[in-house]
Amino acid sequence: MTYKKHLITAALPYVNNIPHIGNFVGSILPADIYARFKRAKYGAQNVLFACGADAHGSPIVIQAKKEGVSPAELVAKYHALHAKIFSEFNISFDGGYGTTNSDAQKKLVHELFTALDNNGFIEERETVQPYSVDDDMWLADRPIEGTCPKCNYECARGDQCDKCNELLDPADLINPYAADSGSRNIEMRKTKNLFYRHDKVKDDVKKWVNDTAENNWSKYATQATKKYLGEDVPNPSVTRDLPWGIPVNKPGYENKVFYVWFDAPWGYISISQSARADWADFWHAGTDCHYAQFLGKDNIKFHALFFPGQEIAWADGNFKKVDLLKGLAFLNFEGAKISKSNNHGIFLDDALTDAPADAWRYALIASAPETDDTDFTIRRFADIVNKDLNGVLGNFVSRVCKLTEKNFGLVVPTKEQGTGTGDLEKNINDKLAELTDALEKCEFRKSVATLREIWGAGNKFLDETAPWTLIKNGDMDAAGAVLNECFGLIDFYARISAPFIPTTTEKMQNIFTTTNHEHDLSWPTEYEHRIKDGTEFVVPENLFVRIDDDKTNEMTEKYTGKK
Ligand code: B3M
Ligand code: ZN
Repeated sequence: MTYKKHLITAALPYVNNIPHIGNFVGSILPADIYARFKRAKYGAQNVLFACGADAHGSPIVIQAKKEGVSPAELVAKYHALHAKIFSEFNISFDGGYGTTNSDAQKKLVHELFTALDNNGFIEERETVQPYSVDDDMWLADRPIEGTCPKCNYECARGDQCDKCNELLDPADLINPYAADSGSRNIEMRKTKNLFYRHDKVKDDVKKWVNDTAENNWSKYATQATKKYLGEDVPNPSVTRDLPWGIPVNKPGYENKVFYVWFDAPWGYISISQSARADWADFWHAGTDCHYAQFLGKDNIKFHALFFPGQEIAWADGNFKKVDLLKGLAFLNFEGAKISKSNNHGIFLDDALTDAPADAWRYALIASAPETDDTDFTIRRFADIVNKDLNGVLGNFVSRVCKLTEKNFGLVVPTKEQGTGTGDLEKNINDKLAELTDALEKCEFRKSVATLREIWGAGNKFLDETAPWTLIKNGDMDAAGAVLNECFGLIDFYARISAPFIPTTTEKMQNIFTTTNHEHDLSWPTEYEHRIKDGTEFVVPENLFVRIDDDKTNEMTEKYTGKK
């Protein structure tokens, strides 16, 4: 089934820290590759890629306290930092890097709440909530930690256990303590909170998941969701005793805010509203639009159950539900979990001092944790850069340009009529179909492997036709025809590599200096040789720099902390 419009969202990172390579490859990077592919295939105006800061919730409150600033100041600081980092990695958000800290978001969440309340999906309950007597504060979700009732991990947070990923309620924790002060002087005090009646849409959600997920979502996301569907999911509370967030638009709740998970997913919509005047063409149910979501495995429950459940509950909102949910597992580094406090792992503000964005983009997506947690190492990074990028793609471009310059000057030689290319074209077309299919299905590792094979076909063609031997034997016409074909390949490679390595692609296109050369990067349906005879070119600098053993060791040491 083909669609006219394509909506893409990546999980909104909390703006309380510097993202690391695991965060990056877990949602934003694959979403960007997918968005670039879709723009090339369906036209940029038909694609909306929305993402931005998750500006609310206890993670922000906790970090602001640590840095001695207000939550608003913290959000402003990290939002700017994230925006800068993602732009350095060439992430192509439509309308820039958005935020949930906006009037549009507040308005939308208030409308959502009113609609759900009117439709009978909100329930007020008196509950007991942990209160830290020494700190004189309520401990909503993250500010409280304790032992997980499910797996006995001793440092589970009040909202979720990091070990078994179970969603928790602060009252579930065994031996709770205040995360910040460590105080165990905790009283359970009575307070009122509002709850979202997920039980009322549970069956609708189940039916929708069964109809949608099976053949469309990634296997990983489908499995995780089915597991949740089989469990008794309690109705989540949607209000919190926190000093920062979207105020609750109901009398009696003046001192509370909406729970961040009642707020953040709706950020996809409010960020789209701010990004594009035509946002409704993407977001309204019934439009000819395909919606793909990218997120880490710890976020699947909110995206697969509660967000669509609320969309169903707010029937008049008429919002589109996700068609393809790409849930990714975690990326570890050198055998351990990435951790700022352990100084272990690669953080995005630092990575570009060691290698350019395209090298990271390509090596990370080639290592995407699509089916399970995956270990990334500097050795692996160096191998991928040296073998694939430098050895296969970079080498091909360099060989073609240098050999041509030496023997024909800086113009693309003429292709003799009737010169055959053997199986080259058919091979490439077969692989192109595979690459396109893998990208449509968001099978990223497969797409990278196929792309590399297509690059490799160029080197194989060059080796088999051996234009240097033809030149030696004085057969300049035949040699010129081979090199002419290779220039066609360089241009074609730029087109199909653009979603993965956009800066390098530009360098490849800039090899051709004749102004009438077509620079358009539309996605090809078949191999197309667009370079005309006599096109002028320049020999580019090496596209990639090899990472030698010394550099590999230096980087390994730099990024590996105490485990
Ligand atoms: N901010 C989770 C996180 O950054 C959360 C995702 C929201 S997606 C709507 O880990
Ligand atoms: Zn647990």
